[in-house]
Amino acid sequence: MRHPLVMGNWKLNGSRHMVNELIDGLRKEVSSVDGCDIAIAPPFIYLDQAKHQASGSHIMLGAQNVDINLSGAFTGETSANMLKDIGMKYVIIGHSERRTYHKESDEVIAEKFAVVKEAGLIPVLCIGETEAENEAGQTEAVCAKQLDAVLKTMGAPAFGNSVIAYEPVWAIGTGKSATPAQAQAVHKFIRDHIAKHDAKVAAQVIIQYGGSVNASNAAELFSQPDIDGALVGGASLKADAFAVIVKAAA
Ligand code: G2H
Repeated sequence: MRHPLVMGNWKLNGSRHMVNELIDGLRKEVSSVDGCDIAIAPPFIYLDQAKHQASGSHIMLGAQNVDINLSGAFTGETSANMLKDIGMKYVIIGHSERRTYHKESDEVIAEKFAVVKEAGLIPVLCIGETEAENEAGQTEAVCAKQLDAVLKTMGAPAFGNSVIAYEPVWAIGTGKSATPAQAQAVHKFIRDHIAKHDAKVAAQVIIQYGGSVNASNAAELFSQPDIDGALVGGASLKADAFAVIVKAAA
């Protein structure tokens, strides 16, 4: 039985005040939830503060990115070991905004997956097709290629105790979510693709949906058999909306 994960990706949003307010609000809203893992990923600079603010609750913390290097002359970067050191549990990697704006390749993302696993953290690997790829019928091929970059270097066991977030790029921040049936079809494809390598790992891996998830569409998405929670952007910036999504998954 898979335990869903609802994770808030704050992206480039937040302040010291917002960290305290939002986490306090969330703590109250989700204190009795136990059927769903809950995590938030504020910007790096607020992670330590957020960790303290969430202390004693079951809200876990994650980072939005990581460097492939562990130490040395890499100005501006943050290592997986540093994230582990301050109590992070998850690291989002391969988000489409990093693939697009920071030109991250499948190969670099596979290296990030490896350093995250090596540090004992849980990678949340984002995959998904653009609108043009979707319209060209390439959704499965794109997802397979993005998964294969990790499968090729680390093998299917790497997906044990890992998370995949299927985020169709055309649904991100657009208010235009995939329908539950559309998302379920791709989630099943992803699970079947991993099952070709390792059926047991495929049955266990958490596959979140991401892309304009909100308080109104979450429950129907989560009713699908292969959708194990969500990676939530905009709707994670309000405690009440995020709590409705968490409760829908629990
Ligand atoms: C997709 C998602 C969070 P939003 O990027 O990863 O953002 O829910 O705002 O579409």
